[in-house]
Amino acid sequence: MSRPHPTTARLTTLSQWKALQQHFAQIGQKHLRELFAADSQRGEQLTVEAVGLYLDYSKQRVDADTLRLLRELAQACELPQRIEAMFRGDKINRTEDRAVLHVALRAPSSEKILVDGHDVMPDVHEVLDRMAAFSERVRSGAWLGHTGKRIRNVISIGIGGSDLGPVMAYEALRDYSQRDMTFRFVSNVDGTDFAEATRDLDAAETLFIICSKTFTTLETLTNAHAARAWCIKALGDDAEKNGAIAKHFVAVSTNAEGVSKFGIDTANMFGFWDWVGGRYSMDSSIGLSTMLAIGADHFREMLAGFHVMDEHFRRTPLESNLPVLMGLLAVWNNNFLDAATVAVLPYEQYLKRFPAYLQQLTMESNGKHVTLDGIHVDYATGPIYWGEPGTNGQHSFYQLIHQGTRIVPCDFIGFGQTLNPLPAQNGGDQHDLLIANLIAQGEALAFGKTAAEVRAEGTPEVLVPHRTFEGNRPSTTILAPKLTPHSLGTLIALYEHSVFVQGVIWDIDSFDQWGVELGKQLAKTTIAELTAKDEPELAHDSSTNTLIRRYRKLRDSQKPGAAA
Ligand code: G6Q
Repeated sequence: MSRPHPTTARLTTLSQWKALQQHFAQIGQKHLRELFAADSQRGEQLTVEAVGLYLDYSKQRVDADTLRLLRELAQACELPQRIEAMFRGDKINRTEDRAVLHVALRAPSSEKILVDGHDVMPDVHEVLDRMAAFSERVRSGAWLGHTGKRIRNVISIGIGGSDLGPVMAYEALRDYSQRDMTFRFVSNVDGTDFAEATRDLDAAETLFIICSKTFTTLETLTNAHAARAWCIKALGDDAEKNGAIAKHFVAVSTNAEGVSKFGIDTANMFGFWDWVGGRYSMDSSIGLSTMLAIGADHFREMLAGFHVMDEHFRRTPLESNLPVLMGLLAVWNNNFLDAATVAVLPYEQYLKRFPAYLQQLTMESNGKHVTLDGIHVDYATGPIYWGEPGTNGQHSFYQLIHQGTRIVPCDFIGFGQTLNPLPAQNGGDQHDLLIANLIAQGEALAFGKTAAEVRAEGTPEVLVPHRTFEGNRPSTTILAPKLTPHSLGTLIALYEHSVFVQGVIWDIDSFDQWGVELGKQLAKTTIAELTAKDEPELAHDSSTNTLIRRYRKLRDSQKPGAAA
């Protein structure tokens, strides 16, 4: 449907937006202490439980009116229609003219999902079945390396969306992984990444998965070449001709031609499709390392976890729809409370890479400055996401969250059961200590400690301002029974769809990433200038020119014959 080309962004002109501004003028003045005091049921009412997740948003600076007004805004932005358009396979990634169908990657084979009239579900399940058969062969030791040894090490080479999901999922599901195998991930073009990942491994026992949707990415192809050279060095100069490389390399890509040009047999290639965005691809064959680690059954459980959240998102009314709620609260904090960042704080060591994964998901998706129609926005879009697993962050940056001058909304994530019970000195389990901290942090952030309370403890007057906590710092708490492949899938899909909701409100394309292009382009020129034998003519700004000269000098100062 074509719409007339506007000249100003529409969002802030909507009456629903203005109603929220007026509402903020009142509720923005209220402290969470007042909101809780006014409603003794708040901590039970401002919660939603669905698909195995319990979400408590009562410590957000909202009331029932805020939520109603946010939902009205969502309706004005046609959120329900946009959700349906995504699931239907419409080309909602407008700037790349693509459908956005990561939801198809985890849908059952009984569903029919059409892209340009073609049902993609048989393709999805054909690849999943091939991945499962391959994983089984490697995990059972049936797939042997060139010298007849079984594969003990898997190194996944990829970057961005072809790396962050698999790394996060491997770490998150380590407890479910085949422990006699080693899994490593190489992404950075810094040779140290590759060198450290391979230094103690035997090439005869190592399988490389080269993950690249386009199979043109500089970092990945550079590391793939390094991997091939490393194998040839160990397996012999004729490793390519005698088929050795074929036993140690598989590819995951949409580009069969590129894969075959690199020298990987396309029989050992696992495909996916242009309707899967890089940062939404961990459920596709990009997740092959995850399947090798945890096995096909666990991988399918993870997909089922994603799928229950997809169904919930698609079919649940806005008021009890978890991703809608999360997304609208994020808009509220970003655009009305003016919070520029969000801290994601998993109280679960296995989720240590979850914040890094979310950084790409959220910031590459919603770090946009123009609307779908190319109009410069006059409101803030995607906030900065960051975080660390609890309790480590408490001993570093939480100071700023509690007493700094900026509002940092926090997402606390915790589980009822630990995968590693460990008795603590106090008779309980270390897990109780962990979760006590999660709960206490949310309480401290919301309610703080008044000067009167500090004084009542006998604190010297001079220290009272330092020991006072203003409170009123918003947070959401997400609890699930246990970290499993299923609950991990549900949690990730919650964030994926929340990102989509935010993008719909901000009227941006959450599925393109043009912002990564300029630096890549300029690097091509710079590489030539750094590697030219003689110092080239430089036509950049004076800073860039000087940095190029300085780097060449620093690098070459160690070369034989360089001036002392
Ligand atoms: C993600 C981005 C980006 C991409 C990498 C790797 O949404 O598109 O992070 O995943 O640039 O791209 P390839 O998989 O094509 O190597």
